[in-house]
Amino acid sequence: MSIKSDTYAKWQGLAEGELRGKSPADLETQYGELDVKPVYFAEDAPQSAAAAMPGEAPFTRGVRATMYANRPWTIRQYAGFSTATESNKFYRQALEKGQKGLSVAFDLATHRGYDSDHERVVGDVGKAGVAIDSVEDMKTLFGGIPLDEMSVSMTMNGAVIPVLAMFVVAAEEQGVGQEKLSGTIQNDILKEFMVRNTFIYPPEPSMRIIADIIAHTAEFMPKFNSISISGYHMHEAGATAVQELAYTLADGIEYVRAAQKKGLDIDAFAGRLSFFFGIGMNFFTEVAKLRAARTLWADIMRDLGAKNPRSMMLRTHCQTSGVSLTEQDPYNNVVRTAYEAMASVLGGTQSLHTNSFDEAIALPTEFSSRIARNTQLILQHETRVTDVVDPLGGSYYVESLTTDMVAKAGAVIKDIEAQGGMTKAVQEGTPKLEIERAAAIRQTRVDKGDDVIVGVNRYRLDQEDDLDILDIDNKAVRLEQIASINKIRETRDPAKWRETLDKLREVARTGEGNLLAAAIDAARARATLGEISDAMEEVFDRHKPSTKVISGVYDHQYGDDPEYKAIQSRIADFNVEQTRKPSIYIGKMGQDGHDRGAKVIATAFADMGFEVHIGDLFETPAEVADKAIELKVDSIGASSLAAGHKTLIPELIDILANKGTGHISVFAGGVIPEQDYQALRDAGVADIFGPGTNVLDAANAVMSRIEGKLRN
Ligand code: 3CP
Repeated sequence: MSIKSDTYAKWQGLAEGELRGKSPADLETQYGELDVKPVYFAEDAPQSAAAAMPGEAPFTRGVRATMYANRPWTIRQYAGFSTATESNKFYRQALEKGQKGLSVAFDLATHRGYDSDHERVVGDVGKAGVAIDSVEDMKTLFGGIPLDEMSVSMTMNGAVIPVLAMFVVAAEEQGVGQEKLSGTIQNDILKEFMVRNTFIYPPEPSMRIIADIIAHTAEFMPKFNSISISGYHMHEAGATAVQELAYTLADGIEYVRAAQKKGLDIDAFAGRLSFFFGIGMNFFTEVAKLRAARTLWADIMRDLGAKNPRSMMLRTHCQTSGVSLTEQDPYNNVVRTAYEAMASVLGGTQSLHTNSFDEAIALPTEFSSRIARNTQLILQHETRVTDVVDPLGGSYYVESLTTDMVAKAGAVIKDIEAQGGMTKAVQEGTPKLEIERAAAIRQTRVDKGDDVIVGVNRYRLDQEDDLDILDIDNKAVRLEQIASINKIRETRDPAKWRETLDKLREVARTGEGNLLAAAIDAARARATLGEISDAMEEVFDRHKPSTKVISGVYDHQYGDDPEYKAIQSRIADFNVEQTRKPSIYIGKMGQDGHDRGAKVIATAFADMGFEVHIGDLFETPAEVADKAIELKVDSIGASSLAAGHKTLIPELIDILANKGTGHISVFAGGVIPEQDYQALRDAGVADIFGPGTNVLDAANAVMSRIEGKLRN
């Protein structure tokens, strides 16, 4: 809350003496929706802050009375790559070295419900996570890890039913009943439709899946958190702190309602709802965001009918921000992550993942993972921040930010509710567009140097050092996975397999029974992940997203900036000479749904004057080539953030060449390690735009190429 009182006026008087030519108002700033003053006083903090008690609703100061003084947060590093055997080795080592809980990253084929032998996932298997096709893979993943002792979090949303079913069966075959399992399944589909895009089915059946999982876990898996309602991906997609907070809690309301609609009593399941936020570089805002989240959630749950204080607790996992990491001067990322980790902890998180410094470029290596883990161990053991509960409680600034965020996010939630709730808003696509607008604004601020990023738009190195990165031989992983799928298909009992999948289909069709329970039987009968997923798809269908792009943000932010005007008139000249606009097709190939970069480029290029066509998500190289040829574009921008670039982009260029359309220039953008640049150039890529590329520079490079091609 921004109170301009007599005390503030007195301070302004003092400040004026120090400010030559500037006014104190020039020191005021804005973080998205939040107005921030250069100084705060007692009157800025609410009266109630003085007596607020940790461990008591509304839990502003923390969900536990003793917080870390009694038990520190869980060090839970998100990891997984290649095969189950490799990932298992990695987990066991990490646990030996001080990690306390597991957090499994699955590859994109698994996320989207495809077995590793499916034609659409050739570039994705084992890349950005571990490939899981069957119970056998799941058993290997947790070999030697007692599942009755270790809490396991699994980031899975689309293929949540087969993955959770296989986890239950793997534990069962380890001798651990489901009632003993502790952990968390992400199971948050609304944010997938909004930003992350690893959905499979349309929104309605997807919401049913969530309700079925909540119902099953409430009855049979009392120690398991049924959902991790996630703002992280909104944060990563460019949401402001207020948007992240509001949309996440609004999603939470929908999930509670979906479970209530199934007839469940709120207090029977609410204690096992959990949350997940991203923590970025705006230190105090991030601390306040977690405090505000708890405060708002307690009220929301009371309004929804919760009686048990545990149901009102917002318990959360946090992850330091991936988008705050830079490819340039990457050791700076160690410092960034440490600050973000500190903010998470001062905000009172229950569990934390700290990113590795090389994650802007590739999967972490053993070395970078060690530094990331040690960042948390040092926080826990050396800084003494664990000794005192909510140490920033009572800070005028943090308390004021907290109340301000409660008010601003509360208003957004109220608005969404008044319009019919988050499922409807997501279907209409409004929150997604709002986030994309915020992301585009942020990008212009970075491009213009208004927001400084050390090593990127200021203090840039003349020469970047080489970095060792982890590379996965995706072809070998895929062949290994296919061999084991074939073995399972040969050795399982076909009658049992068919019967359990038929039953699952029936549960899906009739709405009678529980999808997870039926899938557990199918997993026992060795149905694969793709088969379980397909059985439901036959009834539910596969969701086809539509792609909308906002416009005007670049024009608005840049105004009369000379560099911006220069590229606009370059494009206008082209238009006059060629009697058409230069054109680009922005394509996303494979199962990589991270489309923030693609959207920013589409918006910016369109504002500058390009004719922009943005493709659907999840296209194959052949589909992108066909569309680009049909649209007669000059260029294709292939955006890759999930490591499929080495397989998919050369394939696209080959197809274009074979069709006699090699004149279409292909550009690559996204998370692409420098080490791969040469291979891509050799394959025919015109230019590569890594993280931190100035969008105006990219547009100029694309124009030069297009103009060059027309001259030759
Ligand atoms: C905790 N406990 C305490 C105290 N603190 N008891 C007494 N005094 C205390 N001070 C108890 C808790 O009540 C609990 O027991 C137990 O100790 C464990 O504590 P916890 O706080 O529940 O911690 P944890 O088990 O780690 O669970 C944390 C949450 C869980 C609740 C947040 O959902 C979780 O682990 N989430 C992780 C999600 C995750 O890894 N996501 C990765 C996304 P009881 O349970 O008996 O109460 S990675 C995505 C990356 C990007 C992408 O998607 O691509």
